[in-house]
Amino acid sequence: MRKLYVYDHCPFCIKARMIFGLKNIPVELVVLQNDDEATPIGMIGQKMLPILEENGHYMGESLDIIAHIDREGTPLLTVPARPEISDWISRSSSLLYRQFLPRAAAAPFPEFSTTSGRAYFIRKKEASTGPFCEIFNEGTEALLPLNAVLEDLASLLPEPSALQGPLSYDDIHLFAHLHSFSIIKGLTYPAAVENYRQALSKRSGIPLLDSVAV
Ligand SMILES: N[C@@H](CCC(=O)N[C@@H](CS)C(=O)NCC(=O)O)C(=O)O
Repeated sequence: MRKLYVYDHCPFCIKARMIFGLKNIPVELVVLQNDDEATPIGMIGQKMLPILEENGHYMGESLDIIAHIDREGTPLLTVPARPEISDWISRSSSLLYRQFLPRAAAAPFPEFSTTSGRAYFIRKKEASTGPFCEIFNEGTEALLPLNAVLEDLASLLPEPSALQGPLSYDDIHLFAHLHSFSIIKGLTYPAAVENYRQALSKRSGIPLLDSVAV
C-alpha cells in the first residue's frame, strides 16, 4: 500500500491527506518525529513533509501529490478556484500562524512524542516568532482579529449543498487553514464557517483539533 509521511500539525500534510480521504483511496499514514532529518532527506533530498511513497518512488510537494491522486479514477477537484478565497487565506495567514505555532508546540502530536522532536520544533519556530510564552501572554485580545477574519470568510463560502459534489482546490487550501485554526481555543465561528469546516472534516475523514485546542 502507498505510504504518506506526515506531521499531524502540518497544514500541507492535511492537504495531501484530504485527497485520499475525499476519494476514499486507502493510504498508510506514517508520522515521523519532527527532528528526524535523515528519513525525509534520504527520500527527497530535503527535510520536508508530506512525502508519498509509491512503488519504491518518493514524491514530495503536497500539490503534486494531490494532482497525482486526483488523476486516479474520476477527478474530484474540478470546480474552478476563486481569487477571493486565496486572498482571504493570504490575509489571515500571519495572524493565524502567530497563534497557531505556540499551541501546536504544546499539543499531543505524535511527531513530538520525544522531547527532542518537540524541542526541534520550538527552537526552529521561535527563531521567527520570538518566545512562545510572550504570544500566550497576549491572551484573548490576540484572538479578536482572528474572529474578525472568520466573520469575513462567512460571506465567501459556497452553499453547503455544493460540498457534496465536485470540489475545488480552494476547499483543500481552506480546510487545511481552518484545521490549523481549530487548535486555537475560544474562537467564534460564524454558522456558515462552522458548517463548512464540519462538512469537510466529515467528508475527508480528518478530525478537527478542537478537542486538543488551547
Ligand atoms: N511546498 C511544500 C511545503 C511543505 C512544508 O512546508 N512542510 C513543512 C511542515 S508544515 C516542513 O516539513 N518543514 C520542515 C520542518 O518542519 O522541519 C508542500 O506544499 O508540500
